[in-house]
Amino acid sequence: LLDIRWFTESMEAGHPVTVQDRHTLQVNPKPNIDPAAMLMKSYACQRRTPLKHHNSILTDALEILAQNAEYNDNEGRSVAFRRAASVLKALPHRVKSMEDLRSLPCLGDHSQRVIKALTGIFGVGVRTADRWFREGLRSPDDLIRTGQQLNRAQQAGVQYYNDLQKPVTKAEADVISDIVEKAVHAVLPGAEIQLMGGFRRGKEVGHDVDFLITHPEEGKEEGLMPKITNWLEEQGLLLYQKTTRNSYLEKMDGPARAPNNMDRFERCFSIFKLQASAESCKSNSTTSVQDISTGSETERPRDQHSEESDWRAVRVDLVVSPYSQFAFATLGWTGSKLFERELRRWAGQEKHMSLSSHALYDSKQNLYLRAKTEEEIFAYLGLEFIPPSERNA
Ligand code: DCT
Ligand code: MG
Repeated sequence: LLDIRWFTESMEAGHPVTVQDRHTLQVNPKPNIDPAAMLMKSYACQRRTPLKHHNSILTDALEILAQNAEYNDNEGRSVAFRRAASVLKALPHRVKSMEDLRSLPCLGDHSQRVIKALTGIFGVGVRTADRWFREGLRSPDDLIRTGQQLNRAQQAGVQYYNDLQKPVTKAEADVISDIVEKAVHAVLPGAEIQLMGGFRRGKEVGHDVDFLITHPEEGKEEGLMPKITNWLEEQGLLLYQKTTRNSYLEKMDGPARAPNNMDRFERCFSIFKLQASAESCKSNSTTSVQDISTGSETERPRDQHSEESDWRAVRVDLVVSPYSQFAFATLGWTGSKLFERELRRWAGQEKHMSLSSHALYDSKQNLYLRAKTEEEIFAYLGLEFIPPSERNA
């Protein structure tokens, strides 16, 4: 039988599992101690978390509870569940006596499912989804039927809803990588492009594709994003885009300022129009973007996208970073989200440092620590280097 005490105890002091949670998990405490559990490090950034692990049934359930807590605006509880799931992911063996855990309550509440469907729309947050739910709306179609006021992002979210629900495959991400590379090099030769997010961590599917772009000559990256999006738009490859400017200034954002989870790079939230045939053409790397973009635009207007369509919509995030911040941006944009959060917590609590996707500040020495590689940042933080494939916390 499972001894789950280790996992309650290994959760750091700030986020103990509540009596309620213990009860929810219905685990039978037994006095035998699991040696792997004894070795479990408390911060996610101290341990290796592979993508494929031994406890996904348990962690899926815990992550649903985490999501549930998030919908109820209980961030502390949500993070506690995510941390618990993350610990189980890092465990080198399967947890026994799963039967007890399968019958978890509070997973099937109908309203939660509806809100989940509504928050699943690109551009819609929990609060908006909750308001719509209280107004009696139950699906994306209801929004259109009742003539809800939608902003541009929400319109795109509803219009491409079905596509955006479908996971993006690694093969699709690779095709998009080729397109982005082509676009970036067309407008700024010598720029460097790196696939980020889940795909950099070795995931086979994701909800979007994330890219980080820089140029070895600092300053050349300024104003790059509009050029990229213009180029993509001219090729008919963008269904939606919203660019936010870089607002990071080291002097202004220095240690005195409260840390902000959001970074301030020039960033483009976009929806790409990806030809279905592009994937099968993938092996033929000479396929030009021009080829990919022709056809569908004339055959089928954007707003009549159907299931039989020869293209699909894919969420793509583009981020531009100055070269001097590239290592920090790379570390920040690789994820996972929990891993990032834990890195920042480790930095602050254990090292008196402040880590962001822009910089690492040492509060004891009162100076910024510069780094060219992720390895250097781990070293500053006194952490063993963990490769991207093992940051799936
Ligand atoms: N990130 C961040 N700050 C943000 C947004 C994202 O630090 N404001 C980081 C965390 C993970 C990474 O960027 C990419 O974000 P997502 O695409 O949301 O996560 P993912 O791990 O790539 O997940 P998915 O595979 O579903 O896209
Ligand atoms: Mg992603």
